Amino acid sequence: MSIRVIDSHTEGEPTRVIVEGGPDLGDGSIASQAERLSSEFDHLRTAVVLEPRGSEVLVGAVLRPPENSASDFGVIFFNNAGVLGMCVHGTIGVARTLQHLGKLSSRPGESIRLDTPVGPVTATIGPDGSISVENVPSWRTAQRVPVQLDDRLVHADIAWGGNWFALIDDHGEAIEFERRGALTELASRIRRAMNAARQDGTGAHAGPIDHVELFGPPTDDGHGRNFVLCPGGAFDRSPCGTGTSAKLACLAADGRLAEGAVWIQESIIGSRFSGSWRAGEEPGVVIPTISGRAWITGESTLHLDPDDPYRFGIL
Ligand code: PYC
Repeated sequence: MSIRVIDSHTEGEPTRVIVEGGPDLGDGSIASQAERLSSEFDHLRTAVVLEPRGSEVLVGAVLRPPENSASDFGVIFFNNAGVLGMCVHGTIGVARTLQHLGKLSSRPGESIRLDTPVGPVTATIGPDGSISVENVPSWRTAQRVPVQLDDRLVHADIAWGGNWFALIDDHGEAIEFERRGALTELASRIRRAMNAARQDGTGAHAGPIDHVELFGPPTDDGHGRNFVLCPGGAFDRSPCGTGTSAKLACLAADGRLAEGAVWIQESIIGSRFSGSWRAGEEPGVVIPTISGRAWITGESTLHLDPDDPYRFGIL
C-alpha cells in the first residue's frame, strides 16, 4: 500500500497533506468522517504521522469533498494523539499545498473555503504571499480559574479557538526555547490538574482541555510570546493559530484589543502569526483571522510494506 503526501511547514510547524491513497471515509458530514477516521482508520493516521515516517510534531491532513455547497474542500487534521477539531497552521499548510498542486492560484485575494469537523474556515492569499485564515467562531468560557500545583498556584482562562485551550500568564517561567523541557513539564502538570478537576466534578470546564498555552512578553516588536503544549505532548513550533484565536477571544472579552486591531503572536522559536478579530453573531463571540507563511518541504510516497512490523508506526 502507498500513500502520496506533500510536506510543508508553517512558521516552523510541519503539516503533511495526504494527496493520494488516503482512507475512504465515505459520505456524511466532515465531523462524522473524522469519527470514522478515528474508529476505522486509526492505523493510517498512525502510519502517516508517527515514527519511523513522522514525528510527534507532525500534523497530518486528509482532503475530502466539501460538505457545504459554498466550500471547495473538506479537511480533517490529525496528530500523534488523534483527530484535531481545527488547526490553523495546518490550514495554511493545506492552502500552500493546494497552490503547489495548481489547485489554488497565488494571486493576492484568491481564497478557498474548507469544511472542518468544527465548521468552515476560509484561507486567503495575502499580497506578500502570506496566507490568512478566517477561523471558526471563538470565545472564552471561564476567566482566572485557580489551578493549584505542588509548587505554585496559577490562574487559567479557558477558551475555544477550534480546540480547547487553557491560557496562563502567571506561571512564573521565562518563555525561552532553552527552557522547553521545563515548560513542557509545567504545561503537562497544569493540563493533568485541570482534567483531573473536571473528572472529580470540581473543574470549571465540561470537556477535556486539549492544549495549554503559557504566555510571556515578546522578545521583538510583537505583543506576546507563547509556549503551546499540544495534546500528544509535543510543543507547537508555530504560534498556534487556534491558540492565537483563543487568545484573541480573551483579549476582546477583557477589552484589551479593539475589533480590527492587529495582535502579533510570537512562538517559542520566534516565528510569528498576526491576528485580528471581528464580532461574531453572539455576544462575546469573535471571528478571528490569523495570518502566517508556509513553505513546501517535500513530496513523497509512503510505503506500507506488509512485512514491516512498524508499517503503522511505532505505537
Ligand atoms: O495552528 O491551530 C494551530 C495548531 C494546533 C495544533 C498545532 N498547531
